[in-house]
Amino acid sequence: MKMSARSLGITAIAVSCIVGAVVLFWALGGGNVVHVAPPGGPFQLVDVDGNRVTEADLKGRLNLVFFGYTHCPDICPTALAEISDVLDAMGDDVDKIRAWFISVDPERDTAAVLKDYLSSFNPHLKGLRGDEAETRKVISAYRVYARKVPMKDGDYAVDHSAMVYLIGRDGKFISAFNMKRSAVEAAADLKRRLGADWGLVRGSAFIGDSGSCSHQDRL
Ligand SMILES: [Cu+2]
Repeated sequence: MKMSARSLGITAIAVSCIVGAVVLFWALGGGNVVHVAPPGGPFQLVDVDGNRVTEADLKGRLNLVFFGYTHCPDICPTALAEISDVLDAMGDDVDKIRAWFISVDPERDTAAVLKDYLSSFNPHLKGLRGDEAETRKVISAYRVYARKVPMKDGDYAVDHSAMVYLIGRDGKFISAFNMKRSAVEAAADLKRRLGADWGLVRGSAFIGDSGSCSHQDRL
């Protein structure tokens, strides 16, 4: 009995040492993500009218950025409709906001296709595309997951992450923008940020509000 109680004690000390070491490692930043650069960075794309758009064009307004493609059967149309509703709910402040839809499928999303597709959404939602290299660059800068998935009929879908990025008036990443609330609530959040000049306040961590679209069951 005595030995067993002693072994238990030794085990308890050993466990608490391990826990302590892990906590210390964490506290010293060993498991921390603070050193990871936030999403975003330089890019060179074109809008649906052929105007060149770079990261400099994000400055001066709050920006919502979403990556997707026009052949997307579900997630993209839903997300774009929601973003459009938020823009509608901004009222007079809508000019201080810009939303960007960046195509992850430039092969099929020509300027004309993008223009036509976006014509049914709020006009403050701007379509952007690039050639393959430029698209790869912006996808990588924003750490977007996008992968072509061949389909039986020879066509393809694109699996991609579906986060809405909130970019500040200084052109830098703030946080993932929470779309899991009403358009009025989301617009109120943006207005608060505009009012308090929170457009320049950074989020403390990159918390992905991301989902992903699987398009293998494409319409
Ligand atoms: Cu999609």
